[in-house]
Amino acid sequence: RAIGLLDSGVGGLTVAREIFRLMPEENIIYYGDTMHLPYGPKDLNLIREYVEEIIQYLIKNKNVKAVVIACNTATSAALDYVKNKFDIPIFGMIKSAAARAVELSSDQKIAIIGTEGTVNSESYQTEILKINAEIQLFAKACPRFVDLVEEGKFNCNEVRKTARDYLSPLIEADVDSLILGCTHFPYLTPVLSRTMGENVQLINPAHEMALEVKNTLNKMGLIKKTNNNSNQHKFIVSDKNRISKRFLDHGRKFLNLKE
Ligand code: DGN
Repeated sequence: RAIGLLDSGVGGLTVAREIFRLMPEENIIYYGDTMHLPYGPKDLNLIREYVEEIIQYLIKNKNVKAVVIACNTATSAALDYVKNKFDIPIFGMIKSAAARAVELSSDQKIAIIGTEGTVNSESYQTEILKINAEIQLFAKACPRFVDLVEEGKFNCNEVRKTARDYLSPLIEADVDSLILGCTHFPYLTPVLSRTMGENVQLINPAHEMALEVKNTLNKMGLIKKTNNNSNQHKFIVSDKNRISKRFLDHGRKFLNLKE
């Protein structure tokens, strides 16, 4: 049985990549809800409905053994709601990354970037302050990054200028860490890290998420034991016309997929 992943578009592929790295023997079924892209500015109740429907589909039609909500906005909107509704493990993006950020922060000044939905839900802020109420937090919604990534633009003048505009208040605040609180953002890592400067560490929540998935599935005896090199990953999108050719080319390279 495969692990199901879902995102509004292609962002969750950055999470898929971490899962491939850590659990190369596993198969994934990726669901990109391109019909409803972007999730970022939408009402969280509506996103919760989309997420519930996709999880139902992945369980009923694809018999997945676990679901990873590979989208911070969808995690903020729906994880608590769906977690206990299904009898397979459901993972979200935020909690483990928040804990890791607190652990790694040197000056207790952490910045979070994400969609409007994630930033306004304060899901990262709440998790971080639960662990350490002294941490100073700075959050910035960067919705334009999602469009740029979906257009396959990862490192051009437009991306660099957008990054400078969005990130300058965080640089001025002298933060020590930056949480990439949107699964689209790791594609922009080279630009983001150059813009923030070498003293700021970037945290990709997908690393922590993949570790959590591996540990939990291991404990539950749900890990695939053998790797016969015959992985069969599947990629589904809810609207085929809303996925750019340019992205597909980049995405394949990013994931090291042949086709
Ligand atoms: N990739 C999604 C996230 O992590 O929040 C959001 C993308 C979007 O739909 N705007």
